[in-house]
Amino acid sequence: MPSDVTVTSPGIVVDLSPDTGSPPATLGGFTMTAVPAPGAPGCTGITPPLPVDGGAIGISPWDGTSRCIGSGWASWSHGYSGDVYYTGGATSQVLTLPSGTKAVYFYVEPNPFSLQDFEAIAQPGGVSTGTFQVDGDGGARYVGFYATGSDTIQSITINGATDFAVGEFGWSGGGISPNSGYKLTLQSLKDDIAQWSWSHGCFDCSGCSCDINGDGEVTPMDALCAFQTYLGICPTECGPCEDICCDVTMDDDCTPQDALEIFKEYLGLPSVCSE
Ligand SMILES: [Ca+2]
Ligand SMILES: [Ca+2]
Repeated sequence: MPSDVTVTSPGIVVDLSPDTGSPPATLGGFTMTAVPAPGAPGCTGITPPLPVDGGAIGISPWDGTSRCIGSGWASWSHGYSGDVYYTGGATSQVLTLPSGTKAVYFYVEPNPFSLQDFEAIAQPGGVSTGTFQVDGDGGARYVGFYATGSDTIQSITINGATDFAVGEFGWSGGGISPNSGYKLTLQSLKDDIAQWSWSHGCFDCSGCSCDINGDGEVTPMDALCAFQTYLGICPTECGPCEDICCDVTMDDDCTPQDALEIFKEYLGLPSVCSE
């Protein structure tokens, strides 16, 4: 077995010490935020890329199917019942991290109900966990990396002896508080909507604006507020739930799909927001 905490250079540190236990609130001194949303119920249906403050965590490959524990994936550990992302048969998966990533953790579990070997390698620098074993029978295991000094983590490659799933992410961008604002804006979108009229977050009430909080930019905050409205986390970061116009897909329901469409718009992907 490897030692629980391995200090490596340049400036990225491995921490496997929580093992199959619940994720600690901090990693390497960084306060971690659960992804996709703090305080979310077990199964959100949110799919990659997973929104974080200032960007998103990409997961590739995954099988494109929303899976949660007990619904598409049999077991995990320490009572977690949320979303997981299956490789779809592949034995390697790459996590792409947004710029400024200071710390990230996730859990991994093999598809077979047996002990399997894994290794996770962070870039830059090829910082490896070394080989560790994970039990597919309820033994999903914590894998954490954090950066020191001015270094950041760009990506993590997970190699398994078999196919596997990852899930239960936590992320930190360092000293940026979750609600301090976002660096990226969609200039083209702002131009597109510059001539539109406003009415309590709706554009002429023919569907809801993806700019949920009406600050003129579509950011992960807007997606979060749509998601919080769906979850009944009231008031949302953007105000009282009853004031949130959330149904951007215009299907008369506020669901994770609405939050996802907003997030896709933020990422510059095709979405109902830009139709
Ligand atoms: Ca906004
Ligand atoms: Ca909807």
